[in-house]
Amino acid sequence: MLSRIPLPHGEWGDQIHRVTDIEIITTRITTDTGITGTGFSHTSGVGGQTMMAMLTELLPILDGREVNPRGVWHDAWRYLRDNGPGGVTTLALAAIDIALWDLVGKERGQPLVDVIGRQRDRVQLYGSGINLHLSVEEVVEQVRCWKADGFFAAKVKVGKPDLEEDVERLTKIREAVGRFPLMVDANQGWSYPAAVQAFQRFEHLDLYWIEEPLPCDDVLGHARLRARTRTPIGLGENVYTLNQFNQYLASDAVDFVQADFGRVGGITPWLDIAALARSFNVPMAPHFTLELAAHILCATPNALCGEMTDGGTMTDLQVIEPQPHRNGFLAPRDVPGHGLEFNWPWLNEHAR
Ligand code: SMN
Ligand code: MG
Repeated sequence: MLSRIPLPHGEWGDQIHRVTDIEIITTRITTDTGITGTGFSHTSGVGGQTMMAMLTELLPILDGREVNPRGVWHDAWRYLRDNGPGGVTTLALAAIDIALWDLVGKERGQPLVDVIGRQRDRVQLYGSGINLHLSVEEVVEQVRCWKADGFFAAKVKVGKPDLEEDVERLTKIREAVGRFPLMVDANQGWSYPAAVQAFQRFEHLDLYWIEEPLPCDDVLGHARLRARTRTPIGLGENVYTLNQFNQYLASDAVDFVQADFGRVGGITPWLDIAALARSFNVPMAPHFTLELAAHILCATPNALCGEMTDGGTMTDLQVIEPQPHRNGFLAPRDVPGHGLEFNWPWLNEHAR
């Protein structure tokens, strides 16, 4: 089912997005023994119908299969491959893969974190705002609240037409919160020279990372940029395949890997990407879908944190029964499967 959920706190703005609704694509897979697993994928408002069509194309691959996420994932990926190794193909595949992992947990009577291998009981979170359209006073207030609520760090948007306005905004935030870790997100909006200049102008602010300074497929650009600056780079929310992540890591172009469970194709490829990053000693800080991310991060040795997107968590969107974070941490629910309980009446009400 495709549901279009309006953002509860109004629209989001960054260098490339003006988001008013999140599309949630949900799947339910039932076994012949009567157990149902649920999966999902997401968009920032565009592409949901295309994903639904892609999912219909995948049905023949699923019929009569064992509950075997890895086996199904690779067969389905080969089946779709000529449509592109990442993008709509993997976004659609995620909805199936997540449902299958949910089924594995339910069949074994174990939370997914224990199926994969528990590393910790809860994961730390950072507060994240899609807030370029907000006034500096509003952003300062947001960051102040996250610090007070116990989040370990905060992320804000940059990319004002005048770089000096970004510097002024960040300086005011820095003054308000002191040495609290602060990240910024440029959402692929800068040219190479603009990024070089921004990294230089932000250097004294001691940022934890600068995110997506350049277009998401520009591996060499990020490598060049990283070689001439001191601030770490975070990226990966728009990187789709294991091999693309390998290129970023092997080119020394990324410090924090932010693979998104929907875009990479679900839990199966995400775990491979996390292991790949671990081989480079690089931490995982996945993008968005906080509640699922937190479950998997508790089973990931090189987990850094989950992203609490302000007004955009699955709890905020009422897509699932609330999974409240506490003091800046989130723990997986102690129930079989991934523990996300979808709010079907709400999803039905917003169905397209
Ligand atoms: C983002 C998240 C969700 C929609 C648009 C943009 C963002 C982030 O880049 O990192 O949170
Ligand atoms: Mg981002």
